[in-house]
Amino acid sequence: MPLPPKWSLGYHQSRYSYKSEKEVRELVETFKAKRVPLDAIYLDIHYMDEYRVFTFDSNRFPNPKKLIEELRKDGIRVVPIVDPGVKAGENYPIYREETNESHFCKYSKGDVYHGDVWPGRSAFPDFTNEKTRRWWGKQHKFYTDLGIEGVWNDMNEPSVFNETKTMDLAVIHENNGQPKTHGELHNIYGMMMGATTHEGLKDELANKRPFVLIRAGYAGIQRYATVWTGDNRSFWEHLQMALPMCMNLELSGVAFCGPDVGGFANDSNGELLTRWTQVGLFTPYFRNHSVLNSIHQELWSFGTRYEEMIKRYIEERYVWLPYLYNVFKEASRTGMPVMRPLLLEFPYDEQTVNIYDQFMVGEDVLVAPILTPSTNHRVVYLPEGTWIDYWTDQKRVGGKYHLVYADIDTLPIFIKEGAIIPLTAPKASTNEKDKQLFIHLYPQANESKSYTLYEDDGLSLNHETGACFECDIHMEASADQLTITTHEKINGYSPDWEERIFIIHGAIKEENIRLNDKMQFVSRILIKDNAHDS
Ligand code: NBV
Repeated sequence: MPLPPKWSLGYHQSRYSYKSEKEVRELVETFKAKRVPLDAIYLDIHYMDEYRVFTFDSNRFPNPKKLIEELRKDGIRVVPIVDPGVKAGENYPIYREETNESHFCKYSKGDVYHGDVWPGRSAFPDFTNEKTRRWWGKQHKFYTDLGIEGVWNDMNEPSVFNETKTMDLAVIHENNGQPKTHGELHNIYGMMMGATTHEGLKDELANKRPFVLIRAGYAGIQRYATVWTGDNRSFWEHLQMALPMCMNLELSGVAFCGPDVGGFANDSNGELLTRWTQVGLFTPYFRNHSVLNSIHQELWSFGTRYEEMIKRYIEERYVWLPYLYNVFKEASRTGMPVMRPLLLEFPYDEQTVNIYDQFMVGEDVLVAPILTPSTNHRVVYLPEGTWIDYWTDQKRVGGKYHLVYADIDTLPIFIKEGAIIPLTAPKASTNEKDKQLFIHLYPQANESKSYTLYEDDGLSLNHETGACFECDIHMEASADQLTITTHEKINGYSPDWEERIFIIHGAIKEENIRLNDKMQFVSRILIKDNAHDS
């Protein structure tokens, strides 16, 4: 997958639907007043004029450009939904037959296939055709001219309101001169829509990275879009299922995926949303979304006690972004998952084969969330090695099961001894610069570790031609000495950090630390020695 824009890794808020400019502005004001970080707001189907894609309803959204520009100044982006169904009717330019008929899916006799979706009777673009992909892609100028950089593709299986729930299998796709039936090409239809949206946005956005969120795909979809797991429900069982669903997607190449946090259908509640947001901190994609007529699911919906805890975990997402971005960089270069089943990191440990309620983020962080109500303990399997509790620095011996206490405000996170973990301070959105970078070192006696810290502008495609910052960090520990070596490489991009603080977790005296920092990368060293073993 391409490296995504950094803003797409922030916290996103959605709802079916925020129906008017007024509602969107109130939502943003509440986020700002409560100082909750936010990077994107989604516009579900009600923003459109009678569900016509590439339009805004002028009563409910009188000035989308101004709205989008103003939100952007607050670091918040707007992501509108775009479905494949094009409302039939001659007064709608996207549909108008004399010009666009050639782009829609047809029966063998040449008549356009129509199916019912949100706008009523609709035609469907034939994304198997290069010329149609170019045509549909170009339509995205409508959004990019308004300042939009991301689009949400839904219903792209394609989903149709009929008995079979999809397009007539007898429909013929032109497929660039090699016609095939929908029966044959159904499984790639959704992915080709994603490819079209991605390419269309990329062309219009000049040098900016596009973002596409998608529901239907096929092997390879990660090249074009981020996949969310569709219409789950606000059930504990669906929170539990989200972990194996995402890990399976990850193993299938889709490194940027995530569930609707809080659950889409049915009513959520404070405890479920808290536990789900804790998981969301580490799912590659992090969006709270809920269905029409369900109880509102924004973090303040269930009282201040839950609100405060949920806010802390949204803030924590921003704390972890430097580490996460580095894991995303690895995923974009090699295809390695961001959210990994334990078996991927510990393939020779038989205990890990069946674990689906814990996961790794990159190679050094193990997460074991609480996934059941009224629960404040759980069993956690820690593979071989020593593991350090992220919150308390308590050390635990691996190769066995532990009973871990985790009250409602705690997500159990364990760091593998020997790790180097770059973190930052919480902020309002990814738009804000990181002033401080905290590089946490967890030295392991008589072992060494190398880590390459990667950073780029997070927005442009300049990194594709090498514009980035890299710093090799090497730590070597003996029983009572620690040697740290840094080696910086600035290739056309230098990061904003004013301070780079090394935090050493462990019982080591300052005079026993040797720093070999030729470029003065490190501004300060702190020792955090409150470790107790168990
Ligand atoms: O566009 C409405 C919904 C959307 O909110 C949801 O995320 C999609 O998965 N969409 C499905 C259409 C049908 C919802 C019942």
